[in-house]
Amino acid sequence: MLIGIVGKPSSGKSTFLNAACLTQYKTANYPFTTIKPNLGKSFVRTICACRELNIKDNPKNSICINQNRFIPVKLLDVAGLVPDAHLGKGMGNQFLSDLARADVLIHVIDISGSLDAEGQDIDEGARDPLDDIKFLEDEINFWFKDLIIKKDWGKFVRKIEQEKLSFVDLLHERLAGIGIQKEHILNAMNSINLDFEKLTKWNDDNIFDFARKLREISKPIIIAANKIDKHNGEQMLTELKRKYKGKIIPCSALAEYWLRKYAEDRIIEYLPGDTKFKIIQNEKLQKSELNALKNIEEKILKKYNSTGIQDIINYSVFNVLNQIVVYPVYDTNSFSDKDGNVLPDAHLVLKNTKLKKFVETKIHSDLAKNFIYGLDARSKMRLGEHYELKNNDIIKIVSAVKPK
Ligand SMILES: Nc1nc2c(ncn2[C@@H]2O[C@H](COP(=O)(O)OP(=O)(O)OP(=O)(O)O)[C@@H](O)[C@H]2O)c(=O)[nH]1
Ligand SMILES: [Mg+2]
Repeated sequence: MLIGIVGKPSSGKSTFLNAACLTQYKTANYPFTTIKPNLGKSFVRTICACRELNIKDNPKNSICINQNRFIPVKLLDVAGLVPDAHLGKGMGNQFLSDLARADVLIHVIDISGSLDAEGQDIDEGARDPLDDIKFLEDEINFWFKDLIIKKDWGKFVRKIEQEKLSFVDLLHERLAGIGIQKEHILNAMNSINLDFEKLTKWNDDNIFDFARKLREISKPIIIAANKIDKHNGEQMLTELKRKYKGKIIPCSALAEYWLRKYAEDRIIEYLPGDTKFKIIQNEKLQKSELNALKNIEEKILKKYNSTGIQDIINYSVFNVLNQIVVYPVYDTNSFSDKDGNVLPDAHLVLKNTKLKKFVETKIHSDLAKNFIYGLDARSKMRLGEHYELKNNDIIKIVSAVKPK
């Protein structure tokens, strides 16, 4: 799973990545600080099954802190995007292909409205963040449209009609490079009123509408209203929420970055996504740092309940990508693997995935081939290959032979 971070220059994309992944990529208050994409490992946070079972676990593929399970996800921060990037403006379209593999996009906007369309400083509030939302969506939709059309749309659709070929299969082939699944195409076709029997009759608007729908389904965008710490942040957020009905999550990437940094140095106690922090080494903090922390507490945590960064990652994975957490185990009494590690792995998987498919893709293909049945570790009930996985399932797989 890959989460792409997009937005105009200087909106705070690299700061977001650094905050979410504790990386040290360069950030600066001038446009196009980032040119080559930056990759980082972050985590979704969920309440660990060890809490309900009241057991001590030994995680392997993830981390458990205070009964919170942190499961890794990849984040990619790319160069800033400016209006008309699809026509070659700014850094052009190169970075869009960097995003080809992203499953969901976090659009980092400057909620304080202090940057123009190209990311240059302007007076606070002078830019309407809604304009950023619109232009960025347009750019990504144009990118999709260009990929769908390539240069031979006319020839492409005539061939499909004359030879009665499958539009879904051929479009899927055409778009395979950007991670589009057949299901995405089918969903887009079902949710738009266009005649797929008469592709040769489509005009430019029809193609764009279809591209937009396919983009919405295959690369959904969540708005991260960043720099909420700025003094006009709250008011700008209220105004934006009045005008824009999509999901907006307020955040301060800078605040999260500092909280994680102090926590890493054991100066404060703080876990990503916490609603508060505790200072444990007061003597290591300068007065200005204490003030900054107080500001984070008063103006961000108390007001918004968190810095927003963890919420955005969780929302992307759990709500938008519909992932659930499943724990495979070997021993259904101790909830452990063969070596006695309790709840060793927590896997992210699409809600309602069938048990056998889960085994095949997340555990071992041999185990799937020789699958006999599964066992619900809590109830000890048998589960067939078509059992649809639910969040927090703890499952043992029984197979005919042991995988090598
Ligand atoms: N006040 C405040 N400033 C922030 C926040 N996040 C980022 N910044 C500042 O915004 C400026 C730009 O941040 P970057 O992370 O470099 O922005 P970017 O989107 O990666 O920019 P490009 O790589 O040039 O596209 C830096 O000066 C950051 O310190 C935030 O939450 N609050
Ligand atoms: Mg950057």
